[in-house]
Amino acid sequence: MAESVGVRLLFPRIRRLVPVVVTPRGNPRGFTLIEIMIVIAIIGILAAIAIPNYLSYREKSKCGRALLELRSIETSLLVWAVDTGMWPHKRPVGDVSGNEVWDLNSPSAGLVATDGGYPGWNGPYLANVPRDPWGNNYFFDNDYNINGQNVVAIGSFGTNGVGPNNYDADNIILIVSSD
Ligand SMILES: [Ca+2]
Ligand SMILES: [Ca+2]
Ligand SMILES: [Ca+2]
Repeated sequence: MAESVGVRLLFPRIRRLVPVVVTPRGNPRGFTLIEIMIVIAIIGILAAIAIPNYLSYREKSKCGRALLELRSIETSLLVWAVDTGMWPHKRPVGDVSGNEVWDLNSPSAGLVATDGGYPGWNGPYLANVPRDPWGNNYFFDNDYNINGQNVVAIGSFGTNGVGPNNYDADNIILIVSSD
């Protein structure tokens, strides 16, 4: 009991804040400092395990969503390439000299609307190109660099949102092939 009085004197405010357990004999007994510290330590350990898992789960599910959306964009792109013989940079399929397209919703990109520059256009091929899960545009890049090799790709700048023409590891890329 001496220890309990001591705790009460040293930490009167804590003593008031912690719940009071009434023992079967009817004596109110607060948690000791050690008990509180153990509980806080357990909560800390659980949080340290759960929070990174939750964050990585959230990022993984965002990456999955981006890939699904890119596949749907690719499907429309391939139908459109058959109709027009072109990619969104107004160059014939197979010609890799055109510029990147950073906004696939724009009429000049030809996917949801046309500016008249695509003979054979029979769209729209998509009602709307969504933003990626991080709020940025999906893009078309005719010379996306993967390990020193250029490929025709559509993609998202990924978690860090850094672009354009920044070929970093978190980008989510779908290589588009006309084969
Ligand atoms: Ca380029
Ligand atoms: Ca490029
Ligand atoms: Ca990135």
